[in-house]
Amino acid sequence: MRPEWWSEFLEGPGSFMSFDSDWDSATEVFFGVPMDFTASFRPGSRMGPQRLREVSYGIEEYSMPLDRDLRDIKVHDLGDIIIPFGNVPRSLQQIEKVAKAVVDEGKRSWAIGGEHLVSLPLIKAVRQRHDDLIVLHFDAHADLRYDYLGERLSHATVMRRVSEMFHDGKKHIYQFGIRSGTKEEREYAKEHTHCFFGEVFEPLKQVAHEFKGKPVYISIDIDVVDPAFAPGTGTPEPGGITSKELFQAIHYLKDEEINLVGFDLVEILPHQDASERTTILGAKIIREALLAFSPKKGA
Ligand SMILES: [Mn+2]
Repeated sequence: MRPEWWSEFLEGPGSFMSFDSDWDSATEVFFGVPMDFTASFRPGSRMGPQRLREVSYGIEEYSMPLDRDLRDIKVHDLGDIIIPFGNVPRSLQQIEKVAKAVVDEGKRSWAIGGEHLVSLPLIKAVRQRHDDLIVLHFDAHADLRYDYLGERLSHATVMRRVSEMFHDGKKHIYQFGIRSGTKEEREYAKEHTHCFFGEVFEPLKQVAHEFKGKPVYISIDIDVVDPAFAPGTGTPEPGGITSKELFQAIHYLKDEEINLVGFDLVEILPHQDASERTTILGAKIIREALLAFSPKKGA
């Protein structure tokens, strides 16, 4: 515990946006997942969580469009999960254990990658409690390959593995902004997901009524945003949405009062982000989502 006068004179480094709620009272739990070793093109997203914490000091705790303040919600920053580098199955086990411990306490997990494969154990942990889980996947890439170079566990296969968690014949995954993949992925998407090519906000408005009242998990790959706005990522894909459109989508989901049960943001690559615009965008996405979907203190 820090002395009482600490926050008057000091701040971080340490936690994202100086989150200071303790574990017991927090309803929201933030943690980093520094794993990037199945990245198919540029690695380095393991450095994402720490850099996001550092740049988070530069953005406001108050959101003008939402008229809400981070000081009004209870968030605890757990730190980063220890990843046994190079061992994919064991890394995923570690991530699932942490995510499960968070949701078993009735708290919500806010995970920062890392590569996109980390979403698999994160979603699995939430799925154990919600049969009717809806996954909203924002990404440039479909991530629906059966395998990548023979590996079934890859950041290029993550939504395929997530779709295989469900056996009720229903489509649980909604994909937005998708503009890259194989013909096979397109065929698979037709049968197994709601896949919207290139666009985010317009299709989201069309389908939002379908997941009203249901538990919703949001997974955002930063590369859904155009490389002009988010160049610091492992597999940049031109032709994406603006950063503003992504915020519009988050604000729209707030207005729809979705029941968010988990969130992740992945694939930010600080060392390819010379201007830091990608990392700053990432920090702001987390702030807006936290403020949009979290209960106020005392509520
Ligand atoms: Mn992607």
